[in-house]
Amino acid sequence: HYTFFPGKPRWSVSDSELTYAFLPGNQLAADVKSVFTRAFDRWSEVTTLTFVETDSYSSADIKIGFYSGDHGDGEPFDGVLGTLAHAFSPPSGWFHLDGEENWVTSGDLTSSSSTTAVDLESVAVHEIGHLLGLGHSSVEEAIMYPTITSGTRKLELASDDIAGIQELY
Ligand code: TQI
Ligand code: ZN
Ligand code: ZN
Repeated sequence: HYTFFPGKPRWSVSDSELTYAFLPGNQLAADVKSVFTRAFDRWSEVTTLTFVETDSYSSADIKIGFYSGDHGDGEPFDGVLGTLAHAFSPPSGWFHLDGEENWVTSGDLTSSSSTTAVDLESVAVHEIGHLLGLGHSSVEEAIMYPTITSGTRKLELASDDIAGIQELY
């Protein structure tokens, strides 16, 4: 079953259009950006929320960045595997990814992929759930279930994820 953060924080309804921006200085390939677009779309399909990319990092609601090691928020990244990414509850909007992971964007996680390969879109869908106010779920099929089998993708929202997010938006 889905959970929320303590106090059930959410983005206010007047913010039903949320903007997001990528950390200036992270040079991201077009395919990386399109992974985030697809991940946001999965949540906007089942809510009243829309997500719009902006070039203004300072004014964006959601700030996405790749960082390595200690990056100043008290939750340092740990290199390959371990913590992959973290996102903070609303209305913080911080979405940080471990720049040292072996991120895969193409969708072809195969047996020839490195054993350390991590599917970026699967992680993005999960972290966006946190950004919007969902905690972890006890339902194994849910995107918000707190483990993912390495070398696999998990992209589809489960009915549990949808019920949770629709309680907020
Ligand atoms: N990052 C953890 C996560 O996003 C960070 C975390 C732990 C957390 N407890 C939390 C965030 C409570 C918010 C609230 O769950 S992670 C997975 C999964 C991670 C883990 O790097 O371990 C995914 C990132 F679910 F597979 F375990 C993405 Cl999909
Ligand atoms: Zn961080
Ligand atoms: Zn999580």
